[in-house]
Amino acid sequence: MKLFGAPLSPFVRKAVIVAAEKGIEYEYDPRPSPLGWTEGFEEINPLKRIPALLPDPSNPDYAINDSSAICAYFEKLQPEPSLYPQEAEAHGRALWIEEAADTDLANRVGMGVFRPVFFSLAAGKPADTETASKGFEALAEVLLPYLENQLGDGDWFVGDMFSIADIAVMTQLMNLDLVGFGLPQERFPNLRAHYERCIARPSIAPCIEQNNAFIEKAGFQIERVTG
Ligand SMILES: N[C@@H](CCC(=O)N[C@@H](CS)C(=O)NCC(=O)O)C(=O)O
Repeated sequence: MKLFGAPLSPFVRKAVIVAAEKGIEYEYDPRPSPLGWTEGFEEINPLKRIPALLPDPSNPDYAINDSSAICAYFEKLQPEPSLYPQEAEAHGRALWIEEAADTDLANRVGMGVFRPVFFSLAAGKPADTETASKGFEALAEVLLPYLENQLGDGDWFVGDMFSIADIAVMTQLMNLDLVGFGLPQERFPNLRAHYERCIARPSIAPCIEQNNAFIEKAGFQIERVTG
């Protein structure tokens, strides 16, 4: 089995964390990225998005693409520990939070905050902190308060179980943190505590180390703006 996609992609990270939680092993090709696709990548994923997964690397026609599809596949492949609630309503809630994280949260974090900083630095320009700050405020007005309330004072988004909902949200929030926009404790205490609870997990800590090492190696100076 081979997983494709740059480690700073929150969607790749989602698949990596689910695999780590379940002890699933795979080969990893970190090269395909929106900053540069590897030759022939579109034969694996015609949508040209990461992550992509080949259950059998010798058969590039038979891919499973999209983080949600890959994570659901991993759940069937290795059911324990389960990352999807069994009970119907809880299952639906977990999928809803995953969907909100993968769509609106991803778009606002990625386009609004991460790219103005990271893609500017990658292009050899100064970080566009002004655009990123506006992006962060837009996020902090509606979506982060919604997630803060949904979490309430619980440890996890759905019941008392660490699930795909927690992974989907935290993998996006990690890209805020990486470009200097941590969650302000006074505005989002529940989400901040949730984020810290997540990153302390053995399945997640290595991702953070790898991502920080990547940024350090690139020599990017990232200013801490919030949190
Ligand atoms: N719904 C997809 C979204 C994947 C996605 O958008 N990945 C980004 C990287 S973070 C990408 O490949 N973007 C392609 C581009 O910007 O050209 C998933 O869950 O895997």
